[in-house]
Amino acid sequence: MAINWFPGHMHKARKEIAQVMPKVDLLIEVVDARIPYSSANPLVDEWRRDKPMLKILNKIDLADTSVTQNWIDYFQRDSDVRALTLDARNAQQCRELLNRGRKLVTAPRSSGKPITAMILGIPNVGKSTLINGMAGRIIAKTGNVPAVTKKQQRIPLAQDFVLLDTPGFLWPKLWPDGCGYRLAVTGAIKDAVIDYDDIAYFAADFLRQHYPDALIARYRLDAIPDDTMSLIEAIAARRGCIGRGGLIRLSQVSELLIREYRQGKLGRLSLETPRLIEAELSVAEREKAEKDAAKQARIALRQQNKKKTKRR
Ligand SMILES: Nc1nc2c(ncn2[C@@H]2O[C@H](COP(=O)(O)OP(=O)(O)O)[C@@H](O)[C@H]2O)c(=O)[nH]1
Ligand SMILES: [Mg+2]
Repeated sequence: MAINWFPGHMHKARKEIAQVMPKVDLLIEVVDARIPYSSANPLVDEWRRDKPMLKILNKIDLADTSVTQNWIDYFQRDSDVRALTLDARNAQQCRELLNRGRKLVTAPRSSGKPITAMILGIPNVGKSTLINGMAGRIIAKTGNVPAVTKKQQRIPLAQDFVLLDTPGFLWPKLWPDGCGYRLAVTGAIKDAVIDYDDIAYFAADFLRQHYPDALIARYRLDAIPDDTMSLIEAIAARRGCIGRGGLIRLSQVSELLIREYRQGKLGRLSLETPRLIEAELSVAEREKAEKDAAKQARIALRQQNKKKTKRR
């Protein structure tokens, strides 16, 4: 899936974060609880090494409770990571994270020096909402603010606690391919660059296999269709997304499905599990290894041919 991720901003953010990292005592990574893997930044582990981290699975009100528990267990296999769920619109819950953070930071600091925490997360994941909740006042603008590079901010949250807001723009995982789709379905990717028909098909296919009952209930279907296109047609018929001659209006039904998923109208539905990600990774790694091997073989062949021509 082709997505424009503003590489200029990416490089700048990457450099700035690496520079301040030595001063950071605690990382607070905010991910979308519906896609905790896809919405994470691929460089966080490289930056973090063994610094303590609070991994915040936000928008918990939209995610599947049992899948979320699987993710918490998965992340907490690393003893420096504490994974927690959050609805960042609840300021009290946000404020409580300060204590969770204090408990995690065990490395000695010079007396009187506040804990420096850095908050990381892709656009629209709920960072500003969380910052405002932790601070107990409006500091950061929330909602659909475009992802532009801003100066790194230092926000005092308590006498012993300072928060660094990430400079610029953080990107999510875009490999394997499913990650890009899931990010688009949740609304993490600007609508202007996505193809609704394409991502709605992806969503319908996933939901048909993993949450058929939610689809049956929401769209009053008699049964779950065997193939995804029939499902989309059935939803279109239920919702009057039908044009002249009885043809379905594909873009209308696609937008409807995506909108209703994002609003939680189909229920609390997660889009990935640790198992699914592991399976996708192993397929993608095998494909990559095959491609690399084929390339090596071509290079070797070319060198042999060169040698032969020289000898002649
Ligand atoms: N349903 C739900 N929406 C949330 C939650 N946290 C944030 N939001 C919404 O997500 C949108 C983006 O939040 P914002 O804080 O601006 O994200 P940022 O780009 O990471 O700073 C806003 O409309 C928030 O109200 C949450 O826990 N649940
Ligand atoms: Mg923000």
